[in-house]
Amino acid sequence: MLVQFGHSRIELAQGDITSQQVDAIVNAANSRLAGGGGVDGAIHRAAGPTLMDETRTKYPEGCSTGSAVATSAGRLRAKFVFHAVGPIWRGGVAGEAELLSSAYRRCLELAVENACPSIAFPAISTGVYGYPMDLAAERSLSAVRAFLLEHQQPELVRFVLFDGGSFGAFARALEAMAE
Ligand code: AR6
Repeated sequence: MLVQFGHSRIELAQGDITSQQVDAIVNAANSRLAGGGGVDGAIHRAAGPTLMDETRTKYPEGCSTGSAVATSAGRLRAKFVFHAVGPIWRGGVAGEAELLSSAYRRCLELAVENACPSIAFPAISTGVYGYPMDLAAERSLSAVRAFLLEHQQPELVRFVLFDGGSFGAFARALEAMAE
């Protein structure tokens, strides 16, 4: 599924983010940048140990929730990995929505700063961090759409959803947005 917003487009795909051929792949990291399961584990395994070495050296303090930092991408078919830290879901009363938007925005800023025309996102915070999928889909897509309409770049933002349930949630939210 593909929707054009100004000069840019949002695409939805189902699969494994580590096999994407884009300029930047976004990792759903934790604030210590310590590695973990889910997308984080898959990205570190596919990229190889240089990814953790570089992350530790460049960002010993980690990264705050709602923000993101950039490294190179090791063996992945991308130039960069942007390590984004989404919020842990606490019932929706702890500023989760704004923190989720700002994690996406920071990654898109990093894409522009690093001259990346294409970027792939997982559904940040919807795994271990427990953000409800439908709410995350709506929030994530509207944060990206707002950025694209304002900045007209990057050219391509692809959400790579791991299973049918998350793909369906994002497809419904994107369809509603395109109407
Ligand atoms: N490709 C695309 N999506 C994936 C993949 C993959 N290879 N693997 C899982 N997903 P999560 P979070 C989906 O838990 O909720 C880690 O331990 C998954 O189905 O990876 O932001 C970190 O170190 C879900 O929809 O990230 C942190 O401690 C989505 O990606 C913590 O988890 C995000 O799930 C971050 O939790």
